[in-house]
Amino acid sequence: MAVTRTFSIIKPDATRRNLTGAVTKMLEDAGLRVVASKRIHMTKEQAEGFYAVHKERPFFGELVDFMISGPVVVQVLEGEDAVKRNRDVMGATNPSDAADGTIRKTYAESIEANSVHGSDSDENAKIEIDYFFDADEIVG
Ligand code: RTP
Ligand code: MG
Repeated sequence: MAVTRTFSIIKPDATRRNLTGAVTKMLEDAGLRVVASKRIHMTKEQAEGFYAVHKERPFFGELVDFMISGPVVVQVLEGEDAVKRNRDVMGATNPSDAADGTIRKTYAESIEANSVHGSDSDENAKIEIDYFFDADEIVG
């Protein structure tokens, strides 16, 4: 299996509860390495751009408001089959559907305040990494 990269966000519900370390530990325990990380407070424009694929969905406005409600930690994760590995440890979007031992089952508050984001394909991972990081901020 190839070593690849994915993009992760520790969302405002998790930073608010001081879970940055706990969530990162679950990512690391799943075999992912944090090769870039920064804490930011997204602007509305940044969040709208990031979630542009969801702009026609009924929850878009609320999602953007949630994502700018507090700081987030954006990360680049590296590991074997990183996109799938990360999605597996994140668990289902709705925490009530997420498997035991996943980040969302353990920490998420709701389908919206679900603690983490993870890219859903290698192609989107590259786009999302480039959206938040310059090449020299990533140290593999
Ligand atoms: P993500 O993109 O954050 O990794 O999550 P995902 O693929 O599991 O979920 P997606 O369908 O891409 O939705 C993006 C985020 O929008 C919020 N959401 N709210 N109120 C709702 O019904 C609803 N559905 C989705 C969640 O924060 C979800 O992670
Ligand atoms: Mg998604």
